Amino acid sequence: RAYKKRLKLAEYNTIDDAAKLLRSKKNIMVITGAGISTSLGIPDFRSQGTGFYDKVRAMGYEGGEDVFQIDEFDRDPTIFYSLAGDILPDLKRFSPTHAFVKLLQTNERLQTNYTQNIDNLEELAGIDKARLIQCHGSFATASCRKCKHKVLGRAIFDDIRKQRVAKCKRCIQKLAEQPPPRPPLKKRKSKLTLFRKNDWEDSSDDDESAYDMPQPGIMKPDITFFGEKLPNTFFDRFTEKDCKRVDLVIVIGTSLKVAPVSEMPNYLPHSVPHIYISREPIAHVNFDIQLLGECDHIVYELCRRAGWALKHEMIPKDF
Ligand code: CNA
Repeated sequence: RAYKKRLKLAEYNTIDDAAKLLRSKKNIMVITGAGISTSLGIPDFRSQGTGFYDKVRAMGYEGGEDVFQIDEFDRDPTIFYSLAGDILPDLKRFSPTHAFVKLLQTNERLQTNYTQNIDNLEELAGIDKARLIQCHGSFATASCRKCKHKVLGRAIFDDIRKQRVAKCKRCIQKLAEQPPPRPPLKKRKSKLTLFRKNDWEDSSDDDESAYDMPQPGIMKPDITFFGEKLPNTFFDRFTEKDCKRVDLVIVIGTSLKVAPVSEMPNYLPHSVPHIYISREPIAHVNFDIQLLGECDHIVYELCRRAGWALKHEMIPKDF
């Protein structure tokens, strides 16, 4: 049976096979990553030279992933705020690959788009919320780390662009309504410390550092950091619904390095054909067809061969 299965899978090799699958399958799962937005000028993470991680390293930080570690953020949010402007979405346009996913939806073939992207451009492209799982959250909203107050993401975009840590307005308001905390009684200085240099410098009466002033919480975009849980909708939809229904999976513009999304293709039944579209081949996941190059060009060509017109302002008229 295993041999038969392999023979069956060997049926799919070429871009024409992929186009045929597009035409014949009705419940397509599309898994997308940062590569589908690079043509809009938003860098991905891991591309050599142009990726966000290389930039972070060039600025002297050890590893790009540290910027998105939740413990690091809580310890020192300035690192995230000084770098996040680079991946903040433009929000006014989406790529031809986003348009391709939308076309699958229009043609009633899209089962679900699982996106790892946080730029929220799927919404702009018109992908139904009911067919979209934002596996790693998005910049669409932001929440206070202290009181959980949620706001629209754009409320903190200005802070991100100006590399300024965004503080929670609700916390600030609450603190303003509270009576100021009473400073603790001054400690008598021991003879030993009487003549330390700092004692002369810090002798002012209203020194705030003498006691802990309550601080407002820090706002964090609702993107999933390393160390945070993925939304429940991700697991529920994948295991309860999609695993049983999907008849084709197309993975686009992702290095598939981040679990659990990286494990999704292997979790699907072998009978479901797997297509991979990206610049570089990958070896750690088995795909029936790998189409390598610029994803915007590849999806255009796939549609052409499937007999569908993919329209987008970035596709030249005479392409
Ligand atoms: P990644 O690890 O940086 O991989 C991107 C992949 O896409 C690489 O294999 C590239 O070769 C490939 N690629 C880049 N540009 C193109 C292109 N034009 N055509 C075809 N292939 C291309 O990014 P992943 O998405 O795999 O990693 C998951 C992270 C990235 C998620 O947690 C995201 O939140 C995060 N991210 C998202 C964005 C965004 O929302 N636009 C930007 C940067 C990072």
